[in-house]
Amino acid sequence: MGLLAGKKALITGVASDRSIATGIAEAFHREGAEIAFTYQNDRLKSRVEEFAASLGSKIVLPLDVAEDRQIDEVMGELGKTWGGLDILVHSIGFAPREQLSGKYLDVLTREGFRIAHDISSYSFAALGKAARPLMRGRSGSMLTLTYLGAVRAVPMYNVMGPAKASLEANVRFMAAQLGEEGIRVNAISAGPIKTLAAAGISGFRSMLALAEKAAPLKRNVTIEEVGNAAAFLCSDLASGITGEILYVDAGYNIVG
Ligand code: 0WD
Repeated sequence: MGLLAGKKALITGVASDRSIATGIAEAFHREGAEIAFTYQNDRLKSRVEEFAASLGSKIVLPLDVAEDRQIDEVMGELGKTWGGLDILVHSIGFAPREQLSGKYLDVLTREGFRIAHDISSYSFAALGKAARPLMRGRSGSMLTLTYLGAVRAVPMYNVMGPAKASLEANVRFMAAQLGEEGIRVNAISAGPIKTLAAAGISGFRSMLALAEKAAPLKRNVTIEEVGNAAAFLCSDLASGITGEILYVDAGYNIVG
């Protein structure tokens, strides 16, 4: 029997076959979870529907996390069809493109800062607030994706650094509050992986090359490896782990 047999999971952030959320969904499916998906906009709808169908999933809902109404509608729909939720995966990050090339203070704007924090950090708390009632009476688990730029001034990561630092603080505050309801909240800090979001960061290729050279394992990580760690963290095997940032980065964060 799989690690996640009998669990109902909502996975956000599938944008392509290279998305980290795609790797997570494949691992969850292999481990026996039933999965619902969301897509950000009509452009992604058919792609996500096709992928969901390949994993035997019928629940595919629109969700732009900038819209509170859509968040409520997603949770309302899951309440109706599933009657509850065991796992929430938040694999969403965004900053306006011009914020991600050039030096931090030279390109930073009030609006760029606001959007990056809203979409990349507040949205996890917003989804957590809305998912909480659905997790009542079940040992729920919430998971988000972060990056080393939260704790180090990684060149070119710019405003996403403060946004990820805020997201990691969210993990701790949410975990502290939700623990008494049996809900665990964690993050995976993934090493650089070539996805659509990553392509927006200028100099991303040199980040990949640097990580490959310096990481103890002498390579980059894959979405399959992040997926496997996510399956573990959201399973009952990780029942004693909450408020944690788990690095899945071939060891890069411990060197240099
Ligand atoms: O190297 C990397 N790829 C790393 C990514 C290293 C460490 C962490 N991460 C994080 C990202 O910051 C993000 O939080 O992992 C998460 C997933 O990122 P990803 O898989 O690298 O990126 P991608 O495949 O592009 O999926 C992110 C998706 C968006 O894709 P696009 O490229 O279309 O912006 O997040 C979604 C969107 O589908 N997204 C939203 N979803 C709902 N509402 C919104 C929104 N407002 N904005 C972006």
